Amino acid sequence: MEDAVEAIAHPNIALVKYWGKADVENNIPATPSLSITLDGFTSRTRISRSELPHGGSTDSVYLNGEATNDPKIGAFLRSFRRKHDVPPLLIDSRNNFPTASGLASSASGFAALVSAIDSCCELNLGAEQRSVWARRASASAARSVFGGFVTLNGPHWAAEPLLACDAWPLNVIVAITSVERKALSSTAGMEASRQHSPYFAAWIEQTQQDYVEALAAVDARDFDGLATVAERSCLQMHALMLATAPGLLYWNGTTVNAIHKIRELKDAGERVFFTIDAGPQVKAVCTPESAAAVDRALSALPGVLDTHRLTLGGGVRVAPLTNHR
Ligand code: 2P0
Repeated sequence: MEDAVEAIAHPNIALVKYWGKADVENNIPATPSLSITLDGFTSRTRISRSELPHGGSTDSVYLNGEATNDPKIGAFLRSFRRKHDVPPLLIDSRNNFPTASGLASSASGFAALVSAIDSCCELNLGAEQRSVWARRASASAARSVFGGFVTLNGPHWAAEPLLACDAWPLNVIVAITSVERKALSSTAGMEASRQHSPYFAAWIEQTQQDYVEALAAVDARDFDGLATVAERSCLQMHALMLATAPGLLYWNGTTVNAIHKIRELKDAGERVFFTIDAGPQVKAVCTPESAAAVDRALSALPGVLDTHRLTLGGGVRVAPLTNHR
């Protein structure tokens, strides 16, 4: 076992969204999804063997510097230990971006956690198996194991890299409109939609079609085609959420104003489209040539607290921590 390792992973944003499970127990999504991994935002997870006082035998987990008993992390560690021999660990994970507010912190967090444990315990799991473990913890995390454009599809439900991050160098402007933690987790929200939205069956059917269309657009580097399918997938996911009883509304007023602003920019000739996840932040995907204008316009919008200009990033990477302790 290594003394200590550090894994660095980036969040990803889905252009064809995942919202709803086919199998809750095994965390199998009801639809395929397609995402881009971002550079710039990172989850950095350090792991070493736990040296608790009094010979304790449990893990110590810190998230952004504070001790946590996060049930998802606990459940993941219990299920992982049923298959692999893992000693009590000291886990210290830090995000350089807001946690649990629609910026996919669980995706980068679990991709980093699985990869760090694999390396620290010298399990030699390979990327596909790490992606399967990450998916069991949080399905979007399967995709953050890889960089660039990434798919997550059955029957194996390990993510697969589709296009490297430098093969189609898009930019993403992230407009932060709130740093509050979201009121309802994605896991609970998507289960509510499955059970209590009349649109769920239509969502599943449409997403299968969107996935095929998005694959073709990425293959052809067809920006307008990808824009059309990505905005449709985003708006249909939010329509599904709104139609859930009781309705799930993750947007604030600034989110809506940013959509209008991005449409204005597009009508004025900028190459840009929007996508929004389970939170109020707006992500504007654009060509590098349009990035400055999009960033300027979103920064100037009342209610936008901050913007980040990101590029597409690589998959998770792990290194031993020298000078640990
Ligand atoms: C996605 N989201 O495809 C979609 C779009 C949010 C909106 O995947 O229950 O944290 O842990 O598998 O992966 C967020 O859901 O849910 C998500 P679980 P997860 O990126």
